[in-house]
Amino acid sequence: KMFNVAVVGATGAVGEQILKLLEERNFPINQLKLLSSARSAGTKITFKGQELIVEEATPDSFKGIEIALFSAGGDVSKALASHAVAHGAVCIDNTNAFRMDPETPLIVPEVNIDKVSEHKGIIANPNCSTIQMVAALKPLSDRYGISRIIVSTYQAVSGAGSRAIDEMLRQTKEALDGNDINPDILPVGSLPVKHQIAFNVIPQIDKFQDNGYTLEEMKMVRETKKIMGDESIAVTATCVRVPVVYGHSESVYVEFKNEYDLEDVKRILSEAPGITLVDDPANQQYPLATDSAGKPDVFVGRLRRDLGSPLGLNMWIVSDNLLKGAAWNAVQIAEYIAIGQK
Ligand code: 11C
Repeated sequence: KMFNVAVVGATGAVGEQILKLLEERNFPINQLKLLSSARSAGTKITFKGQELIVEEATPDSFKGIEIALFSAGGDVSKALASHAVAHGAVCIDNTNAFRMDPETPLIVPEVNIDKVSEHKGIIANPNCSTIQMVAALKPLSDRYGISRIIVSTYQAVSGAGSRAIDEMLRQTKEALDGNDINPDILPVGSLPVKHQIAFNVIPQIDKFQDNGYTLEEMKMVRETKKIMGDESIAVTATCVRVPVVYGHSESVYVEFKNEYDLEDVKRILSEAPGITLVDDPANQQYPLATDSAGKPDVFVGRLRRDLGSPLGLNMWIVSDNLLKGAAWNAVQIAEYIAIGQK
């Protein structure tokens, strides 16, 4: 069967990767509709050698659409996903709009693809920093059980969109040229205070919540529990923006419920789907953001037992935030719906 597919946010950093994957993987498309905000409507995009014109997304855009991939921001998803569903489409939503809605499954195929069938029209794609962490932890959780996770992230600017990439490159040049730097977008476009990202590290991703954590940090806490299907896991996160273009890196401390064997952990990870183990300290081999860029896998290394708790394990988890963290996870879900593959 071939499907009528809509990509909402087709001109964005994630939308661009979704289209690349749909093309590369020869997704069974009958008709492809490219949608965006009014600002980007009219943009021309070539798909499989054919030039398509991006249209403004409206409630009527979804007539006849069977699969809709949304990555145009939470407000667009909130405004339009219900219309797509009313027209009979299954929506795969990359935004934060529906992730914690109890009616909406939050899916990482390697972890909980069995929950897809519970959808009522919308399937949520988790936040990038959560996806790569749970993909790596799931096989270990199955074997040993997890009681606690402490994560610190080192997140690439592409997570904040293509304008944030431009901003970091511009600031880097300004700094090297000895010119003044005028931050414009990071840490949060809609907030008044901006900080330099070039040659800097910013301990704020998204807005602060009343509890002192940022929204990005709270996404990691809530989404991890929902995807792992275990509200009892204690999760705490510190999310940090670093001057890297592609690839989020994470220092993850995990405490297991049961005693573990480090060699067993390595074997489990090396056999896990979607995971590449890169852990050879003697040869200085460990996951790097630059190596992860453009690749679908989650890379794991620096595995070492905590010196204070025998149940504790430290690990370094890296993945391309636009691929497994967004576009690839969404296309995996779309493939599962379309052709029943993981
Ligand atoms: C970032 N994680 O790196 C964010 C981007 O909820 O899908 C993804 C936001 C989201 O800035």
